[in-house]
Amino acid sequence: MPDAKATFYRNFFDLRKSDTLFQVLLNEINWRQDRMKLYGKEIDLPRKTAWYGDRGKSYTFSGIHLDPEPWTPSLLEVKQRIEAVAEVQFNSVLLNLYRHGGDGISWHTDAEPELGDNPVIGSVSFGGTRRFMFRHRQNRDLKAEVELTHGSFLLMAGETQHFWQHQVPKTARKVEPRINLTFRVIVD
Ligand SMILES: O=C(O)CCC(=O)C(=O)O
Repeated sequence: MPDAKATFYRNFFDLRKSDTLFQVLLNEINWRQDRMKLYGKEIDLPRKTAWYGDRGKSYTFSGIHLDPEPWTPSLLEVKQRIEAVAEVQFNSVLLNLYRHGGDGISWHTDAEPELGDNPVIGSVSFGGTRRFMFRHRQNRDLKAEVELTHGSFLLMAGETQHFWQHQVPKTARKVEPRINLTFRVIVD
């Protein structure tokens, strides 16, 4: 992918660890159902979300303001594992729970001002496999995609968020529930 720095690690967490982390996160995370405005109408986001992190690291996306919940032991375990590879210290994580194929996230970049100039995003997935698609913002013919599998880790850095949008499309196929964690660095 030109203008991007993205690395994919398929079995970053082994199967047993991934199964455990999926169950623990499903049960212990304080999942919320946020709402967004679409064509002037308020609707549920097509997924559940949660925001955890260091004290004071708040985040706003799609007009939704989130104050962080304190780190849990399992979140800290995942964070420490990926930090060894990413070579940054993450201070927050946005979690998404896709309950079925009707849940997804549409085209966007992770480019909120609180993420700084060249955000490093550490994306970890547990549960059902979903398609993660990229499209170039200037040249719409440039596309890429990767299957985010159980226990995988996708690291995005450099100018990726300037040049590439991403999405997890809804699907009519039967898919297992999936949890995605995007670790972030909120700058002051
Ligand atoms: O679920 C995913 O893999 C992507 C999540 C995402 O794009 C986001 O939270 O900004």
